[in-house]
Amino acid sequence: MDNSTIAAISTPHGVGGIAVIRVSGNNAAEICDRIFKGRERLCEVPTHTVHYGFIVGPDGEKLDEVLVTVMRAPRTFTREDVVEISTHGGYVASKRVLEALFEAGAVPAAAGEFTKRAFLNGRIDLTQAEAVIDIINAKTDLAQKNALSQAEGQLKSRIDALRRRLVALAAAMQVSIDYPDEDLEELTPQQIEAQLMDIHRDISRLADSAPRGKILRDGIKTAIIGRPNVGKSSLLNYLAMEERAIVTDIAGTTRDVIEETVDLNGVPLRLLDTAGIRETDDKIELLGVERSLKYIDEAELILLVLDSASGLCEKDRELLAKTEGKRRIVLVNKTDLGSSFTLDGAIYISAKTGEGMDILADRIKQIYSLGEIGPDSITLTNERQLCALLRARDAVSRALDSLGRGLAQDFAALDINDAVYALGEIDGKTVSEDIVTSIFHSFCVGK
Ligand SMILES: Nc1nc2c(ncn2[C@@H]2O[C@H](COP(=O)(O)OP(=O)(O)OP(=O)(O)O)[C@@H](O)[C@H]2O)c(=O)[nH]1
Ligand SMILES: [Mg+2]
Repeated sequence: MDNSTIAAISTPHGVGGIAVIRVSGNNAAEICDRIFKGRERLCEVPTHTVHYGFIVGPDGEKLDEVLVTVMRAPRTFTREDVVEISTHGGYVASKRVLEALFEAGAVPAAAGEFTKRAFLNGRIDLTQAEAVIDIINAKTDLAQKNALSQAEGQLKSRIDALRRRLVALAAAMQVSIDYPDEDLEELTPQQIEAQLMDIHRDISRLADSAPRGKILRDGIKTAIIGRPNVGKSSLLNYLAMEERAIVTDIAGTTRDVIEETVDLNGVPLRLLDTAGIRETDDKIELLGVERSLKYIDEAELILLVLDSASGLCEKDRELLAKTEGKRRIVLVNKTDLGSSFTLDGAIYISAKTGEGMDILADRIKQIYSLGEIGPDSITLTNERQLCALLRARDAVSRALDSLGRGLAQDFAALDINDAVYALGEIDGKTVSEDIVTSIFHSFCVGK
């Protein structure tokens, strides 16, 4: 274990009311005492208390007026002694105090090192550490709520429970392998099989939540497609609640793809407003149209916009056919101007009045099963967790397979061990040093 005492600015760089510098390690209080002038010595104050004073440089010069919070192990984020110094905001004050800390013996914290120490010291598991990044990066309420419940250990306890069941099963099998003649409690092959099938099903359920987790984290990549002037940019602006894209009554206004992340009743969408699709000789517009067509293929969801006032034309029919079979919602816009046609399954909206937007949100929630996200639903939120979970499920399948073929239970027991190992990669019980390092690298310094 690393004995160094680390320090970093934990608040964003830039101008603000205060900045917080976090110091963690065995010597946190001693190091801070070397540069802190207050009524008491930080080494001697009770834990979890706040102290007023000044940070002074080597020549006695006052660097900043501060509040210092002293928190002694183990009731801290890292489970080490932690001191947090609140300095004045802005770049200069916090940077000078940080430099003074380095001169007094602290070393710069690497990206994610505070959280990494919390993990290495057993305060949080890997799923919780990853949830910390997700909380920081959350773009919508729903994503933040989900990350928070993961940070509180919902996923951790689910993985724990699966592991306990597998270990208990392996132990019961071991009894019959090692002491076949003894009268110990034993499971019949049928019982083992039934339990494994239960576990397999529960792992699958958890794995099925992964696409939802990805949506919460990244948003649904949604292309707004349609011929010119139907109101694509108006729709983007309405949902973004700002004049993000230029809107005019001239067909062919949008030439390039405009991207904006919006929160539609809790559904995170990465909206792409595209150029209206039509035949054109304009070189720039043509490039835009090519991009629109490309996004029909690339997007995860297509909002095909039609114009209720101008009626259905040949180009609309072409686009309806082109997007058939893709994840698509047809929107008939400008219903405030009256409606000239009806179309099965289409949602009638107005980008001007906001009519129909709730229905649109509900439809998307339905398509992506987002309605089910409640306070206690658990969602995997990253690829790493999913890969390990699928490896665990494969191992359980192999165990089931060898039991089914009547092979000796030793084989199934080995597969169950593999499954336990794979689960351990999710929460970090059996994870390699490399993986840990790469996970914490994606953090920012100070976290
Ligand atoms: N009344 C009414 N007018 C709308 C509505 N949506 C858009 N418009 C008008 O329709 C015209 C075209 O809107 P845009 O949002 O620029 O259409 P677009 O599909 O982005 O057009 P291009 O960028 O040229 O492809 C503008 O004059 C808008 O004010 C609506 O729901 N109701
Ligand atoms: Mg436009």
